[in-house]
Amino acid sequence: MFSRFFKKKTPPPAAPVQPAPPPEAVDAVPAPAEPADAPVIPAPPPPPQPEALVPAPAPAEPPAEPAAAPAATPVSAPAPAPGPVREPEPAPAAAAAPVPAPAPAAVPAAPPAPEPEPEPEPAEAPRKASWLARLKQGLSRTGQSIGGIFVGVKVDENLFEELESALIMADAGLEATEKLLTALRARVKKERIEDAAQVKTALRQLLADHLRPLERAFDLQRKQPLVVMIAGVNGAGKTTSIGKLAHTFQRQGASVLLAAGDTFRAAAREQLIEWGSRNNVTVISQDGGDPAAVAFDAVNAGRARGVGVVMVDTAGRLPTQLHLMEELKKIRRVIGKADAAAPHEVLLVVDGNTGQNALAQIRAFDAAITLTGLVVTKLDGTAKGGTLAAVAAGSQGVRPIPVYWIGVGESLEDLQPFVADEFAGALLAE
Ligand SMILES: Nc1nc2c(ncn2[C@@H]2O[C@H](COP(=O)(O)OP(=O)(O)OP(=O)(O)O)[C@@H](O)[C@H]2O)c(=O)[nH]1
Ligand SMILES: [Mg+2]
Repeated sequence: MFSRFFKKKTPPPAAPVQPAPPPEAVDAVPAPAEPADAPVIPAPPPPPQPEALVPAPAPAEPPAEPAAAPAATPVSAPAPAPGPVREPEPAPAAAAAPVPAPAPAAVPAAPPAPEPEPEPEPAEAPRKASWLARLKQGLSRTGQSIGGIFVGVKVDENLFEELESALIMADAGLEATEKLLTALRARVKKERIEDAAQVKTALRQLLADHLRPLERAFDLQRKQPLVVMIAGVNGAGKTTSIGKLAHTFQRQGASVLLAAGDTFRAAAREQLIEWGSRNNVTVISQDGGDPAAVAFDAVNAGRARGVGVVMVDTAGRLPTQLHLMEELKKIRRVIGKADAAAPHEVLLVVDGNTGQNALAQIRAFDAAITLTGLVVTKLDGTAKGGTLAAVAAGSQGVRPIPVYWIGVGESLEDLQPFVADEFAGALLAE
C-alpha cells in the first residue's frame, strides 16, 4: 500500500504567511506506468482518513524573502478534496526566528503495515555486466577516438600527440591532459615500453589513479534521517535520479521520504509522486508555495517517522538565474533550521552530455550551496565522459567534488556507484 501526502492548494497565492491549509493523507492508488514527465494528473484520491487535528507547533524561517519568480510553467493541478488531517510533529529544532511556519509538515498517523512487495533481485554479476556494457556503449565515441589510437602504431611522439588531441576532444581539459601525458611519457621511458598496447594499459592505470579521488562510497548510515538535497540545471536528471536512489537506499535497508521541492510545476510534483509510488515511499508535496517550506516540513516529518533518508528535490535552474540561485540557498538554510546538521549531503546532478559547461555548473552551484557530491547522468547517450578527468584535475577552478553515482539509463537499476577503474576502462573502450 502506498502513502502519499498532498497539501491543499494555498488559497490566495499572494499571502504566503498564511498557515498552510490542512494537508491530507491518502492511500495512493497504484500509479500509472507512464513516463513521469507526462502530464499525468492522477484521478482524485479516495477520501482521506480523518486523523487528529493538532495545531502546528513548528516555528520556521519566514518566507521573508518574497518567493522567487516561478519557473516558466504555471502550476495548474487542482488540489484534491479537503481533509483536515494533521498529526503532531516532534519539537522542531530551534529556529532562529520565531515566526509562523510557512506550511506545516504532513505526517500520517501510523500507516498500515506496507504490503510486502516481492522485488525480483536480478543476479548481481549479469546486472553489473550489462550496466558496464551500457556505460562503454555510451562512452564509445571517446572510447573509439582514444582507444583506437593504439592500434597498429609505433610508440613515438606522434602517438603522444594524437593522444593529447583525443583527450582534449573528450573534454578532459588541459590540466588533466597535460598531467596524464607527462606521467605517461615518464612511465613509457622508465619502463622502456615499446608496444602501443602496453602504453594503453599504462594510460588506463594512470587515468584510473587520476579519477580515484572522485570515488567515494555514500555513507547512508551516519545520520538518521540523512538529509540529502538535490540541485541542478533544468532536465539534468534530478528527479529521475532521486527515484533511482530511493530504490537503491531501500535495497540497502533504509526507509526513504521524498520532498517535492519543485513547487512551481504541477508536473514536477506528479513526477516525484509517481517515483514515490513506484518505490512505495511517502512524498511530501505542496501545491505551489515555498519550496523551502516543503523541505522544512519533510525534514521534520522524516524525524517524526524515524526514516533513514530524506531526499529533497528542487526545481531546475541555471546558475545565471540569480534569484533562483538565491532561492536554492534559502532552501539549504531552512533545512538547517529543521536540523542544524542538515543537509548532510548536497548533490549536484549533472547531465553527462554537458561537456565543459559542466565545470561552470559545478563551480556556480558549489559557490551557492557548497556541494558535497555529484551525480552524473545520461552517460548512456553521446557523452564524452572526459569531463570527470577535468573535475579531478580541478580545471577552471572547480573543487574535485566526489562523484557518488553515474547514470546510464532511465530504469531503476541504471544508477550505479562511480568506480574510477571501470570508468577509465570505458573511456578507453576496454
Ligand atoms: N538516457 C538517460 N536518460 C535519463 C537519465 N537520467 C535521466 N534521464 C532522462 O532525462 C529526462 C529529464 O529527467 P528529470 O529527472 O525529469 O530531470 P530534472 O533534472 O528533474 O528536470 P527538471 O526538474 O525539469 O529540472 C527524463 O526524460 C529522464 O528520463 C540517464 O541516466 N539516461
Ligand atoms: Mg525534476
